[in-house]
Amino acid sequence: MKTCLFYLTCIMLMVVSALGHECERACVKGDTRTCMYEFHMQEYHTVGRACFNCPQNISDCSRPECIAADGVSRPLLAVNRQLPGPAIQVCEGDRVVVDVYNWQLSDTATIHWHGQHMNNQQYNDGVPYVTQCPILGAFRYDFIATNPGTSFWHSHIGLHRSEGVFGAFVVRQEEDPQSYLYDVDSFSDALVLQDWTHVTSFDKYVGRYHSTGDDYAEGILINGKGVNTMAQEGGVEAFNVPREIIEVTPGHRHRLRLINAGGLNCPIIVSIDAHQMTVISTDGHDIVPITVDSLVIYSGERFDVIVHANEKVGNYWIRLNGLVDCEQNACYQGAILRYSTAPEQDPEEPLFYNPSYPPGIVLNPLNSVDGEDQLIMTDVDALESYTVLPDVDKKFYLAFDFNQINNTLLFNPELYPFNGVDEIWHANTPQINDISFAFPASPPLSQPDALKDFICRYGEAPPCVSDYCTCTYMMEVALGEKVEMVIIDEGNIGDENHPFHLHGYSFGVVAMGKLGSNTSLADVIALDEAGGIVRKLENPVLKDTVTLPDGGFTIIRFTADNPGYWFMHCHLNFHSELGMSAILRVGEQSDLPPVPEGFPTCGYYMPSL
Ligand SMILES: *[C@@H]1O[C@H](CO)[C@@H](O)[C@H](O)[C@H]1NC(C)=O
Ligand SMILES: *[C@@H]1O[C@H](CO)[C@@H](O)[C@H](O)[C@H]1NC(C)=O
Ligand SMILES: *[C@@H]1O[C@H](CO)[C@@H](O)[C@H](O)[C@H]1NC(C)=O
Ligand SMILES: [Cu+2]
Repeated sequence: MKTCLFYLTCIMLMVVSALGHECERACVKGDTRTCMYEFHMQEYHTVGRACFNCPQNISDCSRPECIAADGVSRPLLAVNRQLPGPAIQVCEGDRVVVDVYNWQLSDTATIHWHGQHMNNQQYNDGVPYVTQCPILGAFRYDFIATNPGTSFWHSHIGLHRSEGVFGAFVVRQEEDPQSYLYDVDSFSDALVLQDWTHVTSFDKYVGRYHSTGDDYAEGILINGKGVNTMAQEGGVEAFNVPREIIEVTPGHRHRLRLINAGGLNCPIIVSIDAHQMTVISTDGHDIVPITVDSLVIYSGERFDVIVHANEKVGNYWIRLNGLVDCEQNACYQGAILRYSTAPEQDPEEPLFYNPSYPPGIVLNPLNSVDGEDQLIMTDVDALESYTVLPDVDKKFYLAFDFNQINNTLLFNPELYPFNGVDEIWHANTPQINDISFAFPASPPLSQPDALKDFICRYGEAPPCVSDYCTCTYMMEVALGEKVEMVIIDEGNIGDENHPFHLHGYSFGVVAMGKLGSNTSLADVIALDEAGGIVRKLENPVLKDTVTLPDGGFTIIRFTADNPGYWFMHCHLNFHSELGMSAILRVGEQSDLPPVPEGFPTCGYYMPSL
């Protein structure tokens, strides 16, 4: 019955979205397709020529190729002149072919398919200098969508994700074990959330690290839309630009797919007025459903929720409130949950910034592990029951933190060392185990014989210049080994957190804890050895992105059954680009598929004199 309803809905939607991609369809057995896309990457501008009289004429803001964003005019980088870029919505097993054309004036690109594990198709993972060379002209990604659920794609170079190069990537299944819980799974219900700034991320980054600027967000967008919430404070006129509207059918249960594609540290509290959300999946993995009043989504994470449109017909706010670096400018946003028979108007409830959790249960709270009415990732159960074996073959301890050092990318120890400049010029260096990751000159995956000078392995002493240590930091495991990572956020500076992301895998989240406002590896190891850390070995949730609480730890486990060079990093753009990253090498070159013929190469050209 329910399945029938779902298909009917899909058929209806297919008719409605006649202009949608031919691969947007209900998934049926035996119908596997090749889904072709073209991505044109270009420097672009919000509220540009394509917008005609937007925002004076609000319907002009919805014209094709018009990116209104929050009405603030600024440059950005766009794929096909859209923000977010085109959504890819396919069925499990489809072949996805994306031709990426780099039309930028002077920059490169790569596209990473966050959530797809690329087992046996490693050359498509899209990490520059790790799995491929940066794209100069054009590059064809060609892979099978093997991981069902809600994912997204984004450029993995520099600050491109913050600049707008991302989009939804949804893989549906013929039979979804949770389909009995919802009636509608619409192609338009992928909600891509992002923090946003009113200057380019290049300005933000250079201002933060080479001048006295900050790295605070200036707004939140949902599917590229929202209003300028800083306008009142700044005394400027807030332009009337369209908000995102999610239409629901009275009585129906709708599946919404939340994605945080943000670049800054802006964990977002999501809640819907008068409606609870039943969370059924995270990062593409089904969980035992839990009904909550709000949830926090960190950069790189996804949550699929069901909203039951069983309240009074009307308009309700979908509220987004930003934390950490979204607090200084009180970043929030509202989208509208509109019952299909309701009048086309804004909800009547006031909309304002509120960084505290709404009453009731909150899932995935920030830097809190045992609060009342708070559920953390280790309180969540995987839907399919399984057990993590009690012992592991390899164990890594990874300490994430900011360090006050003479990072030579930012300071010159002889001319203006860290301790030789006024505090306003200080910039802390995000590191893992006191090491700043540096990209190799050529991708080890496709050019295994290239220069390996910069590699330093876990456990070996890294090369350092005084207090600054930098290298291509690599952890190595044999194919099939059972791995545990004890990842901590020492939290010595500030009250932040880091969303940790691992490519090529999903991991079981077996423990999460907080020792105080700061901690150290030694403290966590001592606590563990004293039996103070209990691991959840029954049905831990599977994820590919997870928060590290400030002054605390997250412990993950997985079986290293996917050979390759897998990037693992903080998912915050500035942190990752400044070196809060590493590579997990699994297996040997002989475990990998051969390098595709004609695969582009790159590297240093340094002939001897
Ligand atoms: C506003 O723009 C729409 C098309 O985007 C157009 O049809 C309409 O005439 C415009 N209204 C005014 C008052 O110019
Ligand atoms: C940086 O370099 C200066 C000059 O060599 C040195 O005095 C200082 O201790 C170093 N570290 C910091 C954090 O400034
Ligand atoms: C936490 O920070 C305080 C103050 O900076 C310091 O004294 C203490 O040693 C730190 N604790 C740990 C466990 O690092
Ligand atoms: Cu970080």
